[in-house]
Order: sequence, then C-alpha cells, then structure tokens
Amino acid sequence: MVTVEIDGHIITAEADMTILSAARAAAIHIPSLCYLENINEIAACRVCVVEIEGLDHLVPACATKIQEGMRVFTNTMRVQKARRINVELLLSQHDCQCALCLRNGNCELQNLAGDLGILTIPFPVEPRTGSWDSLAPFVKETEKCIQCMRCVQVCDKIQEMHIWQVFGSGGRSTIGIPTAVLSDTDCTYCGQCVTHCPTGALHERDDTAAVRRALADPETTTIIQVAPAVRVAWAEGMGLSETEMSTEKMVGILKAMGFDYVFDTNFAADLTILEEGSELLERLQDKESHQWPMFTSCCPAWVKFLKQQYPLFNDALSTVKSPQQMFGAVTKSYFSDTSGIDPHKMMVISIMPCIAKKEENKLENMRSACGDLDVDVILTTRELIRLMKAQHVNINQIDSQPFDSPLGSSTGAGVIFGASGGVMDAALRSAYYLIEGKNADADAFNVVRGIKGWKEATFTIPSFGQIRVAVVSGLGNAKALMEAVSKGEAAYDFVEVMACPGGCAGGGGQPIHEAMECAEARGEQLWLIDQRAAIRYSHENEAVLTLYRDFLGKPLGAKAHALLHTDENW
Ligand code: HC0
Ligand code: SF4
Repeated sequence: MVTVEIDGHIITAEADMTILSAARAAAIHIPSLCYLENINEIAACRVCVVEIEGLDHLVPACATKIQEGMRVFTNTMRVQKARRINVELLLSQHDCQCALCLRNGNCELQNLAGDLGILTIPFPVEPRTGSWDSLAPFVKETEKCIQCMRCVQVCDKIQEMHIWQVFGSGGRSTIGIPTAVLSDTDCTYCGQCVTHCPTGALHERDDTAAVRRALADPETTTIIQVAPAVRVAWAEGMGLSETEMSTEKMVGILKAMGFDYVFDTNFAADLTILEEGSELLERLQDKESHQWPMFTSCCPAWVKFLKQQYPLFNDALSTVKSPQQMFGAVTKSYFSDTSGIDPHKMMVISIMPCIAKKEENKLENMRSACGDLDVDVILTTRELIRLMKAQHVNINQIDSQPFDSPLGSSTGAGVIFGASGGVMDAALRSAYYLIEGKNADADAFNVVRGIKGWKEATFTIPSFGQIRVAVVSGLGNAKALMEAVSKGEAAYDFVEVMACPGGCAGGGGQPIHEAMECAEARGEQLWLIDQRAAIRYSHENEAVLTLYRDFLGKPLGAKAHALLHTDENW
C-alpha cells in the first residue's frame, strides 16, 4: 500500500494502482474519454491529464501509477487548459451536429464539451468520412468517430472477434471493417462495440419509423412483445427513479402509445423451456445418436458464432427457436385463430435488449406460421426509449397495467432468461420435474447464477443420475469453452451461451451510461423478480399449458416442431 495526496485528500491505495483508479476509488472525479478499465488503457485522448508536484509536464492519470508521497492535482488551471485543448482537438474533426445525433444528451464527448464550456471549435478541419453497409443492424458514422479504440478493444479483448481494424495513419486514420458489407465478416452483431462507444459513431439501425407508421394505420394490428431484460433497463433511459419504474408502468405507457396488444416474451421463454427441456431429455435418453453437449439456441449472436467458427458442432445446437421467434410463430397462428385477426394484418414488434435480434427474424425457417415473417420489426431498448420520449408522457398520469392475455402470462423462470444462467436455471427446474414428477426447490440450481464468465456445475436428479452443465457469457469465454470441448478437456451435457457478458441484461441494445457495466445490477433485479413471482416453474404456466392443450399438442409434437423449431429435416 502507498499513501498519496490527491487534491488535498490523503489516500492509501494499492501500490499498482493508477492515479485514475486510486482517485475514483476515493470518489474523486477525473474526467476520461477513451479509458475502459482493463479493456482500453491506452492514454490516447489525454482528457484525464493531471499535474504532479515536481514534474514539469502533465501526465495521463489512466496510465500513471501512484507512488509513495506523490502529490496530485486533478483540476488546476494548467490541467483545465490542457484538457480543454485536447477536447477542442477532438471536436475539430468530429461532426458536431449534436441535435441530429442519436446520442444527443447521452454522448461522453458532448458532456465533456459542455462541462468545459466549449462553445466554438478553434481548429476546424474536414471530418473523416467513410461508407457503411446500409443493411447492417448497426450503423458506423465515421464522421463522429474519435478514434478512442474502445470498440476495437472490446471486440478484441472481451469478445475476441477482431472485427474492427484501424486503416491509415495519423489524421487520416479511420476505424472500420475490411469489407464493404458487414455480413461478409464474422461479426455476430452482439453490439458490444456499440454500447462501449462514447459518441454517436456506432448505433443501432433505427427501425422506429415502421412502428410509428403501423401505430398510425387503423388497418394494422400492432402486437408488441417485451423481452425479459428490457423491463429492468427501460426506466434508466427515461430518467425514472426505482420507485417510479415497474414492469406494469412500462405496459401502461405502451398501451397509452396505442399498441393494440402488449404481450410478454417471458411467456415464450416458458414455452421455450418446455420444448428445450423435453429436447434435452429426449437426447439424454438416446445419447449415442446425438452430439454433445447440447447448446442453447436463443442468442442469435452465439448461434452465428458457433455456425461460423465451430461448424462441426452445428448438430449440438438445440433446434428450438428463441423465445422472440416462438412468440411470433404462436401469435400469427394460435392468437390469430383465437382472436380472429388476420395474421397478414398483424405487425409483431419485439422490444429487445439486443442488436443481433434485429436480424434473427430473417433467418431460415422463421416464417413458419402464415408465410410472413414470424416477427416483423425488432427495436432495441434504446429505440423504445426514444419512442416513449417522443410521446411526451407524464409518468404520473399513466396507470400501471398488466400484460394482455393470453400471451402475457409468465413465471419467474421466464424472466430470468435475461440474466446469465437464467435459461439453464429455468431449464433445470423443468427437466427435474419432467424426470421426477415433482418439483425441486426453485433455488436448487442457484450456483449457475451470477456474472462470472464461465460457470460449471454437476447436479444429481435421483431417477436419472448426474447432469453436467456449463454457463458461459461473452464470446471470448464461449471461444475458450469451445476450444476446451473440442480438445476433450471439458465435457458437459447442457451448455447455455449468451454472447454478451452477463447475458441480455448487458445486451448491445440496452441504455448506455458512460462506460459503466450494468449487466450485473440489472441481472440481480431479474433474479429478484423471480424470487417474488407467485409461480417459478415454466411447466406451471397455465397459459402455456392451455396453448398445448388447445393448439400445439405436446412438446416436441408435430405442430410444436413445425412452429417452434428450426430443423428443416425433422
Ligand atoms: Fe434475451 Fe431471450 S433472454 S435472448 O437475452 O432466450 O434479446 O432479455 O428476449 O428471444 O426470452 C434478448 C433478453 C430475450 C429471446 C428471451 C432468450
Ligand atoms: Fe442479444 Fe442477449 Fe445474445 Fe447479447 S446475449 S447478443 S443481447 S441475445
């Protein structure tokens, strides 16, 4: 431990800490821009410069280790002047049309310029330019890129996908991809580059116009589904306090916006468990005919990753569609039948914490119900927030409301899909029931929960024996697991993989907060919703059981397979 003085505060900190981390640990704010802890510590932007007594030059706080007796000044006139010039230089090559930017009001560069009182750009030069694939589910605006390298480093170090590259050098350098079309790369569309971008240089493709048009069209029935992880994040973007936000309040706002039916993806998550749990048991009963382990298939970024990087494991993927897609298939068949609404006049809209979901609806076998796409438009949580804001609702005048019936009923097992370990936990609860004919404690499988990137456990189901499971989140961890499984160094029966660290709670479509990782806190809220749920087992969802009884038949039956699975040759 060493003792240093920062802005007059005496601080004792670990000897290997940087000035920035020691200051932040002591709640002393030093602004930064390119810095991402353990990911991007390259001291490129020089916004975190500070003055050290006895040194004649300023140093970047993010890249300078503390030393015993060091006296640091984070906000002297000299520091402020240097910081200001560094931000002015960044702005000089940045497209500063902030009012026309999706990150307006939530941009780290804009915030810094505001804090420093910068009102003019003293060194204007032509912004960098570049083209982008207009069909991609996210957009790169080179004019807004400040070369901070955060996207490159997240993609390299956390996801290990190496999609982004630096082209050119000096003032002409740009960040981009080596092809004209994003789908020609191995990009999985996880969107982690987007949530780690400090400016509007990377953002989701905005699909809100189609939804606005549908809402205004009396001929179209708008049916919206809300993913598990959205309910614990939407209020962040609306600036609401914890007491003001609730799932029911969100439903109330969606109804006030004019959506005809507000349903819950959690319903389809429960349905997924019945299909996927049954599939796991069917495979376990005929082990030799199948490839192992069985992998979950609900994260489209993971599915794309596996198919591209480890195609020999294709058959190990569960054949179940994701809850998003199951929801669409059931809506345009069962709900169309029971409600009498023409499926061709429905617009099924998903609100997802995810960018990859924007492309999942176009994959093969995703128009099983009526020939149209099962899901028509996918908006991220951030797009939902923009739609809600445009509505100018007074939150105090909105009544809390429940989801509509019947596709709005769900259990605690459905909501935890949004957190890493949730699909596994929910599947084990139902697999246990299917084997034993009675429930295990709903918390019996809780060791699979939490933010750790690679978790493993072995459970004993008395009438069956042992089930070895693993839960992985983040594509770097997925890669490590696949290498271990490929080399025979790890063996499991069932593996859950989510591409985003922490699962969908930390998804690429979620609200962005100045480089803060929010997956863990949002995940904890999802586990809390499960703890408080009246029903915590997917196989006890009455609306799902009714769906089987009245329409689908049984799990893995012919109709269920045709609507809810992806395998063509079944
Ligand atoms: Fe997820 Fe899902 S849990 S992938 O993260 O399985 O996006 O929230 O909607 O489909 O349910 C995302 C979240 C979903 C799906 C569910 C799964
Ligand atoms: Fe999308 Fe969730 Fe997968 Fe991330 S983990 S890519 S948010 S489905």
